[in-house]
Amino acid sequence: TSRELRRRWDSGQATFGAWVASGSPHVVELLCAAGPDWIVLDGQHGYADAATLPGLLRAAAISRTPAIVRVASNDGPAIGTALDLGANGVIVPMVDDAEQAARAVAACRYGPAGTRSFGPTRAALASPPFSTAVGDDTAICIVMAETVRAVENIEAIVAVDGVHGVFIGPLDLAISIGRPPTFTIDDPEVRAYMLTVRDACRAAGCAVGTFPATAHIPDWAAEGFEFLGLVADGEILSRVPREMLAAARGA
Ligand code: 3PY
Ligand code: MG
Repeated sequence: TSRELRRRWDSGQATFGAWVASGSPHVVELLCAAGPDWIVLDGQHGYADAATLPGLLRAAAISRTPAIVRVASNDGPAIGTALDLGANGVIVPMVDDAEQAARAVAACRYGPAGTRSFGPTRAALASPPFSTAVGDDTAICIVMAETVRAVENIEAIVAVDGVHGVFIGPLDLAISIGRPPTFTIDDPEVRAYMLTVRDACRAAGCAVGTFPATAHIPDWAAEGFEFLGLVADGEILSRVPREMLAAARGA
């Protein structure tokens, strides 16, 4: 499934995914039943960790939905653990330069090229039979560009062999230039930075993604973004009951 997802990105196809902050396998199972192209289990701003990941990853596996873990930081052992527990790949936040990107890639690969330690606890259950070569070949490494520094260094970042994708964090990117965080991405400067990242990704043959406000998803797909966050558990679970209560109470 990692290979299939990368093949779709390579062909320039837009893919749409769900973002899960809760540590609930039930929520993952429900969201995956809708048929997203991938799911992100968030360990940076959510509850995905070594204790919750096995259940979350099993829930995604029921529908064979590729599951990518956003780790809390560019931490080699944490990246290795997410992959060992069966993640198809990782999203590494706050990657600002090529050296940090190389560190993230190394964490996804075994030696001598990489730094991953061997112990594919759940990853070994997948087919084809697990080996260091299979592990190296199937672990998707996505780095986040979400600061002005990252945008300034983007050509060097995407030139790092093994960076499969760049995910732009619109909230942190806006903050980095002194704007309030918003998924609406209506600030021309933020938008220009995002298109700079997209162009660098395109030139390097690397996928680019972001999480825009729902109404703007078609715009970013038309701009050539290949992985777009479409839905987040927290947003649905807070918005929908609020709307239902307002309707029920005749507000
Ligand atoms: C950001 O916008 O900074 C994010 O990390 C979005 O997920
Ligand atoms: Mg962010």
